[in-house]
Amino acid sequence: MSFFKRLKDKFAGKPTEEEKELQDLEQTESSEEDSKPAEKEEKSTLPEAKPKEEPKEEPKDDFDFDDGLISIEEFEEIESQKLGAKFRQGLEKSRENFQEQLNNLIARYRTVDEDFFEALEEMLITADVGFNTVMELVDELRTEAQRRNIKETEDLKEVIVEKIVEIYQQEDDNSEVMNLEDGRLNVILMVGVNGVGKTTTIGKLAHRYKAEGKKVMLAAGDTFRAGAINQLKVWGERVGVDVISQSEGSDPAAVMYDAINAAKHQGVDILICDTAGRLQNKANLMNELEKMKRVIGRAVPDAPHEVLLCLDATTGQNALSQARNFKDVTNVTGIVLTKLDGTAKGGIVLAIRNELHIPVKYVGLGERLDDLQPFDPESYVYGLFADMIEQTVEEHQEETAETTENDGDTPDEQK
Ligand SMILES: Nc1nc2c(ncn2[C@@H]2O[C@H](COP(=O)(O)OP(=O)(O)OP(=O)(O)O)[C@@H](O)[C@H]2O)c(=O)[nH]1
Ligand SMILES: [Mg+2]
Repeated sequence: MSFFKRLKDKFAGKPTEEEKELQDLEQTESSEEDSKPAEKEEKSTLPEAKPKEEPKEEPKDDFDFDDGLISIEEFEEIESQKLGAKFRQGLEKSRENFQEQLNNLIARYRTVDEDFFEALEEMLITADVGFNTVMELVDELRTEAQRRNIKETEDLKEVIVEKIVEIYQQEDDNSEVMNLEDGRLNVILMVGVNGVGKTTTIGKLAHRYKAEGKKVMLAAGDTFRAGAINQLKVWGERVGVDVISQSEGSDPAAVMYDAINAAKHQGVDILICDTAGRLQNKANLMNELEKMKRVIGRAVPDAPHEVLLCLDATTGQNALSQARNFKDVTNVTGIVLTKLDGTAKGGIVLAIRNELHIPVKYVGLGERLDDLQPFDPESYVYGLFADMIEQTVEEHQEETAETTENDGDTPDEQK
């Protein structure tokens, strides 16, 4: 239970002080009604009318002296709840699919056996999780079920979700973190085939970094068509950052050269470079990207610091083969998985991580500016299973309360 409870507390919020007091009060009242065993009497000797009110008053007074400032812990709590809500909303389609299918499986196969595992494998493969990843995940589940002696599929739910996080994290070094440092010009190159969401992602990233107080600049490296240059300019205006561009058909490497000079001049922290997605073949793509990288690397040591590959989650297995192609031609440092909100097969995240060994750094959860979020496996599984997590925790709490009540009854009945 502890894993689901931790996710629920983290992303849906712990009960507020008032809710907790109400729960305490209800419990005190119900135990008063029932019986008064020796232990409980101590609690109920508290003033009847205002149980536990005193400890409540004090922090409130302290808080007033604070001029309404919140602590770092409170701030982090609010931020993680906002993140939980974003993933919950963005993964709605996938969640409906995952939860419904898993609940159906659990209802159909009540006992943990080979038939259940095979059906689970099939379900996960259909949800784009990827064959090898599914095999690994389900093998681990078999072992874990045996180790913990889990007989009923209902009791395996939490382990399934927990294993999804583990399988994502297993090769991990903190690699979801962007290689951005203060005090230097950071260069991000955005690559990917046409229509996957590169330009939109650049706009969203610029907005995010600007909001963090960074000076951001954009480079219109997709010179393949005038529309692409204009689209980036519109984003620049919308977000309020400069866009360096040349005319349609010019050499993207020359745009990079200009942009880096301008960025250095203006003390820019983060330069994000758009690239063309519609080159005819792999050799052209490789030449163009290599030339851009060479120009960037000559002007800024160790740059580009990130080469982000945009993949469209709705294209499923096709996204995986695009990633393999790009990996062959350039050193991709991270994935931006866009349009996760548009697919019911959100399992693609796991396939990318496990089969390509490239970290997913951001996910696109919708079309609004703040719908691009840093990827993190716990927010992700919360988004995929939120209702199941919350329901299970609540049911468990009810069971615990009932057990406590019944335990309270026993001595009374014995009397
Ligand atoms: N729902 C949803 N739509 C998105 C997301 N990211 C991008 N889009 C949409 O995807 C479409 C294509 O996005 P672009 O940013 O133009 O894609 P691109 O890779 O730059 O395309 P080219 O410049 O043609 O190569 C746009 O309509 C975006 O609004 C997302 O996370 N969710
Ligand atoms: Mg574009």
